[in-house]
Amino acid sequence: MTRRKFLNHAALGALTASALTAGRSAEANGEKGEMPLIVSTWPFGKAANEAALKILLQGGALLDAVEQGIWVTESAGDASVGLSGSPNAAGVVQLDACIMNGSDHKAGSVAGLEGIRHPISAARRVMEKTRHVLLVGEGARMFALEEGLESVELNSRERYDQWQKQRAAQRAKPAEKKPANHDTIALLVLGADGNLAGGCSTSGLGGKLPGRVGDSPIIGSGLYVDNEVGAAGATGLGENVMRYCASFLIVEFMRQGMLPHEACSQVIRRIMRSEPKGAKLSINFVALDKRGRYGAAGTDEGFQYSVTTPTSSLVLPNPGLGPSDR
Ligand code: SD4
Repeated sequence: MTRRKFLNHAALGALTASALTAGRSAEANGEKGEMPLIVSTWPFGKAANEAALKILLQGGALLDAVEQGIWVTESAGDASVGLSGSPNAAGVVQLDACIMNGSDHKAGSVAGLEGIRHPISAARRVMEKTRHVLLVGEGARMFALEEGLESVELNSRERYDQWQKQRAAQRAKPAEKKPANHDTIALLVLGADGNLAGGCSTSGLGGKLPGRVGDSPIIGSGLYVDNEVGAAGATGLGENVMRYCASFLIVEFMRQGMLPHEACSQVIRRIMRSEPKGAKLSINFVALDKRGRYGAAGTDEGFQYSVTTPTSSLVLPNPGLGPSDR
């Protein structure tokens, strides 16, 4: 199947999939969805969503829900998020993360952060305790240590040996199609009070050049939250996201009246129009709006996303771009 066929086929399949219940039918009808609502990238987002929901149901703050939800993925050790994520070309794990709060439009980010267990917490501290938005590298690390965040010794012999083994395994299957060497959690939360917040965390592209920063910690690229409209987050090849400020654009398309799935699809179409790579961009997005409607779209066949409300917690398939081009 060609990729374009997949995208349209997936869109049709998605309309009939039984998993597409509450929120998406509400989306299709333009109705109000259930709240609180948490939407995140990939199946591993489900456990993060559920942790976030628990905090909200206990009366916790939106930002606590975002931060502690993402902790789950950062600690899980089975994704390219957190310290067990994919090392760069020098064998070092460099982490990127950001957080954004809708009600006051504040944001914080860290990039190229080494040896800190929870980069999302470092990003939150940047937002709440400094007058800056983005700290990088050693400065970010020193700040996180000053803030008392948990650190881990990275350059141990054990970790180096582990990396060498992983590297050998990666070399053995160079033809792998799916970007299995990089996944990111972008997690969006709509509280019962109608406020929005979101976070994003990743170890980025495996084998990246030391110092490379992707879309994930860049506000407007890997994540964007606007309390008036909605929120969007990204996963995939950061270089193809950040050149288009894709999450910002999704929110702006929703502001113009598009539903979340439509907005994600339109941004992908927009990017595809000017990209020689066509559909081989590896860009995937999740979005929700202020009314509790949500959606996603991606160019990776294997992309899935997680949606959690007080009555259900689902992993949904990539619905593709949909048949229409508006
Ligand atoms: C990056 N966007 O660093 C991240 C990686 C990712 O699914 O999301 N992979 O480019």
